[in-house]
Amino acid sequence: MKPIKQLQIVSAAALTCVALYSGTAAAATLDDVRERGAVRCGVNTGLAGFAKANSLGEYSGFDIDICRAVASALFNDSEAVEMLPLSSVERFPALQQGRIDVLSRNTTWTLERNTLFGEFVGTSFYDGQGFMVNKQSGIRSALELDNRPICVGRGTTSELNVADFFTVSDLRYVPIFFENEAASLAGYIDGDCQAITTDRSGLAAQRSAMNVPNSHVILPEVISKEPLGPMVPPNDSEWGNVVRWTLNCMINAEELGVSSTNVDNPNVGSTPSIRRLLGQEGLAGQQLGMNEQWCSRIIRQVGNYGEVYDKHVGENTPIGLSRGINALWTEGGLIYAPPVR
Ligand SMILES: N[C@@H](CCC(=O)N[C@@H](CS)C(=O)NCC(=O)O)C(=O)O
Repeated sequence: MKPIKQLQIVSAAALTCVALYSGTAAAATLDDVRERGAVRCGVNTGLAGFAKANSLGEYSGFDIDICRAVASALFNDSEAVEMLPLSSVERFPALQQGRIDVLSRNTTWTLERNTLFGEFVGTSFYDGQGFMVNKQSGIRSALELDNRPICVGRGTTSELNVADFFTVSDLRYVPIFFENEAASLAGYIDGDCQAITTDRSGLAAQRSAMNVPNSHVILPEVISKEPLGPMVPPNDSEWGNVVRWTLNCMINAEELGVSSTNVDNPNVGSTPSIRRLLGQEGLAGQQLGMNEQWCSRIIRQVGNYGEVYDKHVGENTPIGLSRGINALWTEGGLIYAPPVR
């Protein structure tokens, strides 16, 4: 009797393991999202140009549009999104706990995050870390920050890079740590520190929201690589592909000259690449588990990469960022998407 009982226990445990294992392997975010009828996006709590809510609580910005683009591709409705504002510390637990389907929140692609928390589907914005100071301080280079208090937000790559910078530059490092970047900014405004450090796009966004933006200077040094991009939960390549090709659609559309203003022009599909992008040829939609119009919907409702960039953070916005290294590869930048074919 005894051995049989043991065997039964072992088999039950083995079955549970198989069930658990297959549960992980077959994570079906796409099915869940379809059933819910909305994409749940983890976004910044408030960063001008990238993710900012209006008085009605409606979010807009560069990172928000990437999330809306996923909803357009799937539901032909850029409004089919649920935004969950997350601080830098909260973002990865939210992804791990399955509370969001996409993290679209100025998040740097690093090895540690990739191995511990989820997949990065691409780079949507190439950034680097910098410093901002008050113009009146007279500081014009990061090398003048020796022994001066610096405001740093916890839970960010900024926290690690800035320490490296002071070590390598042989400067005395006086960090003032804050639980998140919002608190760090408040500290800088209150004069707790002589400089604030984060991604340079973040500094430009923070400066744009100051009472007198012109009285703050972003110093010229770029002290790190910050490839920012959307993240998805691990072990779900089907869902990863939906988000990855959403971004690639926007980039390819800009490269091919397809925009929200001409996507419905009957003459736009003048080359095979454009016809494949817009679902007039090939099976890209079917291969992704989506409607063949997936990419035309994105471009019609949200726009191509360049349109989204210019609208939210470009030179004619208060953030005022030139394309720089975020220009297309055909224009000397780093923005490059694999082909739809
Ligand atoms: N790209 C960096 C920094 C991201 C980050 O959190 N930046 C700041 C400002 S650019 C921010 O979003 N702060 C808001 C908060 O901490 O809630 C990272 O992934 O760690």
